[in-house]
Amino acid sequence: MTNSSRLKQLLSRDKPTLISGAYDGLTAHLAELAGFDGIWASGFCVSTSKRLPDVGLVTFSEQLERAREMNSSISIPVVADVDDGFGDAVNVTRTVLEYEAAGIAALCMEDSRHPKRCSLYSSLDRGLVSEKEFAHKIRVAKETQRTEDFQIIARTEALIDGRGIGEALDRTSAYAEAGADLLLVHWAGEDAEPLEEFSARYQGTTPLAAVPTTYSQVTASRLHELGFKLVIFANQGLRAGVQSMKQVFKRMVETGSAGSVEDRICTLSEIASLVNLDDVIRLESDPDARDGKPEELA
Ligand code: SPV
Ligand code: MG
Repeated sequence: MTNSSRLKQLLSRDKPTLISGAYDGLTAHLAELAGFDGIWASGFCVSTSKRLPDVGLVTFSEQLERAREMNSSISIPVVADVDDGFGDAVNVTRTVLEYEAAGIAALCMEDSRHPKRCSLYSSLDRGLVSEKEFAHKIRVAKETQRTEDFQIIARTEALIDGRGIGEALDRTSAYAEAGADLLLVHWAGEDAEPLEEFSARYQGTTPLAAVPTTYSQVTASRLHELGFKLVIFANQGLRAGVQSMKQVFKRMVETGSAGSVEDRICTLSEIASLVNLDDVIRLESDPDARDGKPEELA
């Protein structure tokens, strides 16, 4: 079964599909071990891990490489955040082909103007492409994909850009008509109320997706009741890592002793298990692996 078929199957259940933001093979695997259904290859997290702001500075190949690394480190499906698709409809064709060929289950593309500005940076000057232009990009993405179950998530930034629920409804309806498999209605306020209102007025049948980062008090089951079948916990893992590393680094600088943080860090045997060291040991102990002497050069 392909990753995209697996994701499709997860989304057909009568419960929310929970995916976690990650930015490399290790973080993706930690989320998998915790029991998430899938991974969100987050542009925000990848950018931050390079110590760059999420404003379109990380290139297409860098993002693809990270998504590939995550995908090959885990067995749950990866949904890749591809920002604005890395350009116009022409760029979108290559984005779809390369991510699909890399075994990614789904892409999420947003109606931001290129180069995008992260939705969580409220003070930046952002803009959206027209509904017509973005619907065209979605149509092109759907026409480009080669496998049946590969999914395209159309994300609208209408609420982020202060354009109101009416425009979010119009845009999502146009994107659904263009063939989007899911609709992500992004929102970055503290209260989930606009999504409650969106859901009450939404007449479509295309399933919805949400990213409850700032309105974090809402539960995944409440979002599911509102029609949000895919719930993305986009960056909490990254933020947990930052918090924990800051504390541990500071303590070691203060005490001059690595011993002072032993109770706050995982063991080395846990690290060995995360990278499947046992497999290497087993291969090395195979009597056929080496005959004891390096071969003589002729
Ligand atoms: C990401 O995680 O990169 C996202 C979600 O796109 S947000 O940062 O809220 O825009
Ligand atoms: Mg993003």
